[in-house]
Amino acid sequence: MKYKRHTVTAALPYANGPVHIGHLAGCYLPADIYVRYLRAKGEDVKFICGSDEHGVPITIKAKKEGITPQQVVDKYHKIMGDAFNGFGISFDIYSRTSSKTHHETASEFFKTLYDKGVFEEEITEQYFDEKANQFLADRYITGTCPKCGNENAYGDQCESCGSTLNATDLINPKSSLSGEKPVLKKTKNWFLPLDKMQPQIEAYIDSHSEWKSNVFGQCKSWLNSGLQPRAMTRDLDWGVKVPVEGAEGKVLYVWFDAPIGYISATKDLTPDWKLYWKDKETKLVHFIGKDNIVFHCIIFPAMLMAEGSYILPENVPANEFLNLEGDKISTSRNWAVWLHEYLLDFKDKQDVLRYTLCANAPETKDNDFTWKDFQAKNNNELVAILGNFVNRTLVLTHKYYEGNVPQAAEYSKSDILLLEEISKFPAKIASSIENYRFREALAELMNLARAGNKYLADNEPWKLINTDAERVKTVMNIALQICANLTIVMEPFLPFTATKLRTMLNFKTDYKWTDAERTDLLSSGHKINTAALLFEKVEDEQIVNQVNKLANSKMENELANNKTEIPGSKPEITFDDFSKMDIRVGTILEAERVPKTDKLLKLKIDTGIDVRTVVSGIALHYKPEEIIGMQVSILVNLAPRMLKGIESRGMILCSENEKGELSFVSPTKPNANNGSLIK
Ligand code: B3M
Ligand code: ZN
Repeated sequence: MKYKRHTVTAALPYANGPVHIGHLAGCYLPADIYVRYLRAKGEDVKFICGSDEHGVPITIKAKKEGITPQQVVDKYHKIMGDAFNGFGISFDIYSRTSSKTHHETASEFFKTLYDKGVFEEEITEQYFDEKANQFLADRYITGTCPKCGNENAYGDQCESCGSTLNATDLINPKSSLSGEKPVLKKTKNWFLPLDKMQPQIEAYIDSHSEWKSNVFGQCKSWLNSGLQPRAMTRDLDWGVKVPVEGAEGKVLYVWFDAPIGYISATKDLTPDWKLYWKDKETKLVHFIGKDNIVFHCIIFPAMLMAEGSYILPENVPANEFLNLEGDKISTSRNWAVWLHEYLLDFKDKQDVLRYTLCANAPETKDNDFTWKDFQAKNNNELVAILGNFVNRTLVLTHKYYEGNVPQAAEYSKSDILLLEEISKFPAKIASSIENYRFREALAELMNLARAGNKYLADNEPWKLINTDAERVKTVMNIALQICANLTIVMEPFLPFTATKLRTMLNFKTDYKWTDAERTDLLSSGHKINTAALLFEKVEDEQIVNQVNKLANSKMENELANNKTEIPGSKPEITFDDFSKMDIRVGTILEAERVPKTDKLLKLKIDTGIDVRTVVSGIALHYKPEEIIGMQVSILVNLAPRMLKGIESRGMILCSENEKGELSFVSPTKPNANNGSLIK
């Protein structure tokens, strides 16, 4: 079916941290390539994204940093938006779910389903943290995944095996707020009856067996284990308020509101938003990472079906995960290449990362990013193939023709074969892109540059110029045409380079994708601009720096985690823990045995701040009369205890040797008076 227009979305990243190469490779880069290609074809397309500013990860981050959730999302919305912009991710809008439009849109959507009677209202038992006095949604609970045994699974999802979970599925649940075992408490929530909707959802998924096998497979396995009703509301205070009576203190489930964020962003972008969401001739495609598959392929479509007036996603080309130097990328362990840092370390090299991530994209399986490979891809491919071809062509054009495109004479047999081959590239690259095979598309693009390089190597214009200057004109004309074609087909992948090359070729036109099938884009006599290198070598030193940066973050992380346990000692405490104790020098004023005990003495102590009674277990080691007038150390802010009917306030500090013999810990100089702080 031919579509009139396209709505392309990229997952709304949680605004609780900066974005890294895994995000870029997983969804933003393929989405951008796809959209740039559609635009080059002249298609009507809207590219939608924004920050996901609700959900528990945000509130957890705010708690950790001691700031408000709003401050968290403001900070990261800006950092993420700037990073995407820096890499040329060409969203038509980068919105945010804390916007007014979004709150209204999500709220209305919920209300529509509510009024239609779609939801099942149910009182269920949800985990509650008695210490924090709060219900625990999703990520506030961790525990053991019942499917794979991962001990750090979240209440909504196990990141190890990818299963979507309900908090009550977890074995040994633990609250992330207090670390305590949560208790079950009754609360009312509204459920989307996915179980009842299973037949329609199944029919929808089955009509898309063309989806990537990782995506289709995950959906089928979900369907095969039977869909369960899923709560679309949460007992939380950060999010879109549930717009119905009796829902005070509740917000919409973040996975209910976030995908609606695509719709609200489109509303903010254009008054024609309905065309992009409700017209059957619009193709809706969601680019996401694999951990978001069920939400986009099952839950969101179910919501759209229940609402009734929307189109459904036509494809959801989810990628697998990208690892970094053999290890899982992790924000909390700082094991990542952060996009905002890359932009500082490798100025003007955005396309090198775009190239490396696309060439290595985790399209069908998890893949690894290494700095060595990054360097190799730059030096051996971008510099040696693409850059070299373009540079030789432009330099020779300046040298032989003062920068004017020479007129081609008669084509040789091999010229004709080459021109035919060249004209096929746009269709080949297009077909790969349309099938979401971006690595393959990029490889084809490089084959075009290779073909150009080979043509120069076979014809050796730098030698031929001495014997057949006329023939060189044809060779150089063809090489220049290939450069012009390259600017068109490379643009989706390497937009910065495409612009640079167009400037050098003085080729600032709005040619369409299929124009790259032509071999006469530059007319003879056209004057090109000065040539500069398209790519520069990445030196070993730059790679060493990056590898060291990662090694440092690994070390810092290990230090932070291990808390340097000393063998035989108690676990490490912080200085704050220590400074909670108020220990002072005091003098024993009176001492007597506690009747009917062997071990206890009742002491009266002058602590400098008061005179108090302490019961101490030292009778086997000190005689009462010996110790009157002695200076000791006393912990004065210990909670009082009753011992043998006497209230004991504080504790005398003693050393204890391996035989269990006690000795007071006393000042060694006479300058310590009563009340002196021990610290
Ligand atoms: N924020 C999860 C993520 O960042 C979630 C995506 C929402 S897309 C509607 O991976
Ligand atoms: Zn698991």
